[in-house]
Order: sequence, then C-alpha cells, then structure tokens
Amino acid sequence: MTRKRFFNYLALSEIVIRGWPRAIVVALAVICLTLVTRPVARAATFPPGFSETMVANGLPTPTAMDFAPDGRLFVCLQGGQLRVIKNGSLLATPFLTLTVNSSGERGLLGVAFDPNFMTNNFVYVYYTATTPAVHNRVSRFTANGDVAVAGSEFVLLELENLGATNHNGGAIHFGPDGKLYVAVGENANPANSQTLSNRLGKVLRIDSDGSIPTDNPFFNIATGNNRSIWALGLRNPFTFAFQPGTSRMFINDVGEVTWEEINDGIAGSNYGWPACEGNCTPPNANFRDPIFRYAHGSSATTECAIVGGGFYNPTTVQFPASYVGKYFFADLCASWIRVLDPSNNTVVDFGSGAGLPVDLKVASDGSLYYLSYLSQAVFRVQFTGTAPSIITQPSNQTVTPGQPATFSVVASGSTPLSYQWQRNQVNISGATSSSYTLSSAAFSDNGAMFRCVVTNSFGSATSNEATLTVNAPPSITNHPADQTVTQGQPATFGVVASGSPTLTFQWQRNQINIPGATSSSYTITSTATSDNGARFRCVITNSFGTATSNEATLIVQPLPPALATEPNTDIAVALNSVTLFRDPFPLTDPFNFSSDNRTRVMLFVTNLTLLPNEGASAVTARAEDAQMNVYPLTVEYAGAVPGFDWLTEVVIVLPANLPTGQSVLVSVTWHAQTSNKARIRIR
Ligand SMILES: [Ca+2]
Repeated sequence: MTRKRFFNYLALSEIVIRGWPRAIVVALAVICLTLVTRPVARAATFPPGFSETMVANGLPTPTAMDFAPDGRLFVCLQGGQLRVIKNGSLLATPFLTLTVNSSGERGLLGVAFDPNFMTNNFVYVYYTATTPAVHNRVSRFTANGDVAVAGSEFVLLELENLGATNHNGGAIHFGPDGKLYVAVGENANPANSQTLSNRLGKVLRIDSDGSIPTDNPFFNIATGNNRSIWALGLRNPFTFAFQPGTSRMFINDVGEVTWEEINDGIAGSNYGWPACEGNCTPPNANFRDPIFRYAHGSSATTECAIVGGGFYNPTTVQFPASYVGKYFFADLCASWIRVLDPSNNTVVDFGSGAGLPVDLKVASDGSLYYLSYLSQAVFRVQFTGTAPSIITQPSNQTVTPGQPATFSVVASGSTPLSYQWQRNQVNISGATSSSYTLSSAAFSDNGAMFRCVVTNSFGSATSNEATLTVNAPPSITNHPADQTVTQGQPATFGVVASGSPTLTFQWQRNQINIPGATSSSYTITSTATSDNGARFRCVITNSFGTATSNEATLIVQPLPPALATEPNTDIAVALNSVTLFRDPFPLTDPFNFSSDNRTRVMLFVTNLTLLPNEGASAVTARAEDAQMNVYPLTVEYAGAVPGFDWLTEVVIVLPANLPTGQSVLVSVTWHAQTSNKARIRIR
C-alpha cells in the first residue's frame, strides 16, 4: 500500500501513483529539478501591512529551525549540517555536521535548546544515525560559541531501527515542565502507532539527560524505554509547538490522503491513526479527534502536509494585538501560511507563496520566521503597517459667495488610504478624496467646519476642523412693505438682510437719512397727514458692501371731519343759519356774501386741516331731507378759523330746491372721509 511521504518532492512517483492531475505532477517535477541545483526566486504575499525579508539563503534541503535563547537561529539541513544564523547572517561554519542517513525523509530533522542553555550550552538534535543500523537518535551537544564542542555528543535516545525511509517525525521541544518532548513518525507502518511496544508513531517525554519521568502516562503500563511514550496514535508528527506561558501544546500530524490535523497535545491521548484520519467517523471515545483539520485538494491550492507550528506569544508583540495567542501553521505543498484561533478553532489565511515551507517560528521580537524548502532560505515576516497620521491639516478658507472653497489633507500611513470628509462632523456623501471642494459657497455656508477622516487597515486619523468663512456683502431678503394707516396710528417699516457681520442699518425718508433710525425696523409712533405719501427705505452696510432696500410708501388716512354740534344733540353749530332749531340769527341777517339771495350757512368742522394750497374745492357737502333725498351743496368757502387753527369753517350755499319747513342733515367730505351728519332747520 502506497502512503504519502512527507517529502513528496523527493519522491514524486508517489504523487503519480496517487493519480494527481498530470499538469500538477509536471509542475512539481520542474520545481524538484530546480531544487537540485539552485533556489527559486519567489515572493510571498501577506495581509496588508505585512512584509517579508530574506534573512539568509544557501540552506539546501532544510528541515527545521529554532531560536536559541540568545537569539541565534539554528537551521537543520537534511544532510546533517546544523547551521547558525547570527545577527542576520548565516555563519559559514556549521555548528555541527552529523553523519546521517538522508534517504527519503531521513536526516537531521530537529533541534532544541536546553531551558538552561544560557548556563549549560546544551543543544539537542534529532537525526537519523547510520550505525549500528539505521535509526533515529536524539543527542545532546555542548556549544562553544557558534560551534559544538568536539566529542561533546551525549546520546539521550536511540529509537527503533528503521524500515521505510519516510515518516520519521523529528520535532523536539522542551515543554514548560522542563521535559524534552520528541515527536516520532510511525515509519510507514501504521500498526506502530497503536502499540505501546515501540516508540514509533508517538510523542515521547524524557528528561534532559534521557531518563524517563515516572509521571509519564504509560509509565506503569509500558515497559523499558517505551515508558517514555506520552501520546500515541500519530502518523507523522513532523512538527509541534508549545504555547509560551501556558501548558498548551499543538501537534501537527501529517495525514495520508485525506486530512491534515492539528491536535491538542494532552498526556495519554490516542490520536486515532490508523483507525481514523481526521475525525473518527463515527466518533470513537478511545481516540482524540483533531481540534482542526483540513482536507487535501487538487487545485491551485493543493495541500498535502501540515508543517510549522508557532504560537504568537512573543516577548515583544510586533504584529497587531489581534494575533496574540493565535497559532501559525503552514502547508508544504500549497505554500500557504494560516492562523488558527485556539479560542474557537477557526482558521484564516495569512500568507501565500511561501515557497514550500517546512517550518515556521515566532521570534521573541515578534516577527514570524519561516523556512522555505524551495528558496533554501529563511524569511522573516514583520508587520510594517502603520495607521494613518495627518501630516498636513486642512486650513481655514475665506471666500465670497459663489466662489469655490477647497479643503485638503495630507496623511501618511500604509496604503491604501481612504478618505471621508465631514461637514460639521457629518459625512459628506461622495467626498472621499484627499481634498474636498465646495463648488459654490453661499453665505449660508459661513462658519461651516470641515474635517477629514483618513482610514486604512490599521486604524484611522481625524484631521483638525477647518472653518469656512464666506465674506458676503449685505443681501436683502425681505424688503419694507407699503403701509396704510389712519392718522395718529403708528407705522412700522422692517427689512431683513443677510451678510457677514456686522450689518449696520440706516433708514431714509424720501432718500434722506433719518437720524437715529439705525435698526432693522423703523417706527413712526403717531402718523400725521403730513406723513402721507412719504417714502421709506433702508441702507444696509457691512465691510464688504452696501444694499439699499426698495422704497415703501406710507399712506396716512386722515380722521373723518367732525361737524360741531350742540352739546348732546345733532344740531349743527352754525352761523347765519336759516331758522335753526334755536334760530339764533334772523333771516334778514345781512351776512350774505353775494347777490344771489341764497342762504349761506357757516359750519364749524374739526379734523379738517386743509393742506397747503387746499381751499373750498377740497371740500364737498350735501344735505339729506326726511325722505332721504340728497341735495349737493355748494361749498363756497373753507378755511381755518382765525385764532383757532384746529377749527375749520365751511360756508355752504343752500340750493333753491331745498324743502322748507323742516330740518335736513348736512355733512361734509374731505379726502374721501365724510363727517357726521348735523341737523339744520329750513324755515
Ligand atoms: Ca488523528
């Protein structure tokens, strides 16, 4: 039975047998041929704000890497070299060159550092030893600076002799308990995974001197060295990781043809292989299902082998805080890097095009390192995104009505930047450029405040507010209206104007300034007939100009004339009356102005103050008899009573047809105002 090997790229025949599309097989074959001779130039892509740099290349057939506590990065090469990257440079001299069997997936496969490395300089490696028979071994070496002390090898673990060249596991890490955990593949013999009689297909737990802790979960069940078994049921746990600061451990188990797994590392667990790949169906209480699995594919994102494993809990957080506590992992064939959220076991994409990654690690400085098999290189991924920052604030603008007003902002930060202008802190629809133009300012825009919110993937910045000043000359929105009042009543004229402060007002009467009339309205408290026909307007001024209102005309209607009557009667007070009720004057009174023998009567009228140049023709009079017949009366004279300017005398001439022997009612009319009716008696 054919099983997938970890290094498909070194054993392409397996892919062909599996029946993958030929195009992919050919593509992979090209990649592999290239691998033999030189690294391939490539560029990975990451979310906005992340970028990578190559730390070192020239690392053929890399398998694993880890940081020493002093910050140096040690890289395992399958062929047996343990290389050191120090201060960003690959040291020419290997730390160690082991004699290994590197057939198939064999070779130098893992490195770890003693928890007390800074004092004891112990470095641990997992490699395929050649003698006395081919088997995997865990040894300790002592560092002297950047190289291992010659002859310092101390063997901790000699694993079972190998048959197949694949499924060797190889990851080694110290746990928070100070014990060394060793991931071992089942050597392409699935039965190994389920037995406690050997250490293949397991995670082992040993002391740093190779002894077996007595609190191992199968210590009292297994025998001999098998008491080092800590978990079983694994196929090819090529990588695993502990979460710094916690006891959490994730084991990446490479699947066969269907599922890649991330397993929760828990002492004594059986992860199901070969009874189950991925989740057990139906569920099986004897086996612990993975917390996350992903299926193999045959598309452009073909996936085949889970690798990597790094919790983002660095000493210094360099990525956005949302990444803290997440678990990075990668797929060898698909060359992507993804992130699992251990709080809900969901996964999101992080990077693509990572060039056949075989391992990844989170550095204490918060950057993410990955080891590219394709590029034979180590890459460092850093977050370089920055939130927007306002470099140039929008400035205040002063325009006149009808002019455009433009506000601009300059911001820095990771692109793409998006812009949203606000007016008085409310978004302006469509104002999404780095500048905003109000095409035609109106005085109603005066005082409006404009600012811009600049946003990118990493945050936002809000500019200061800039104020728009619209310098507007006065503009009259409501003109004064004509007024018609009765003499003695008040009259008020008003004007409404807009324009930049401060507006001053000056009312004019017949286009001559009225002293003191300097508010937006003007009132004549008591109109006189002399005000009739006067025209009023207002001149409004500010720093930017003048506006003059329309003229409004004041119509003053006089009071009706009042004929003087005897107290408490309607009997006219008159002179030369023809037999008035009281008949104070004899008919033969010689007071007669002409020779027509007509009778004249002098009436006395108030509220009739003749205007200049007015005389008798301004006044009309009439009489009305008991039968309501009306008789026009000739007004022969009208004029002020000397010494009594408020009193006007009106002399009427009685017509011949006026009936005699009765009283009649007379009235006078002036300026369309008709007086009361007063009684005179015709003899
Ligand atoms: Ca499993």
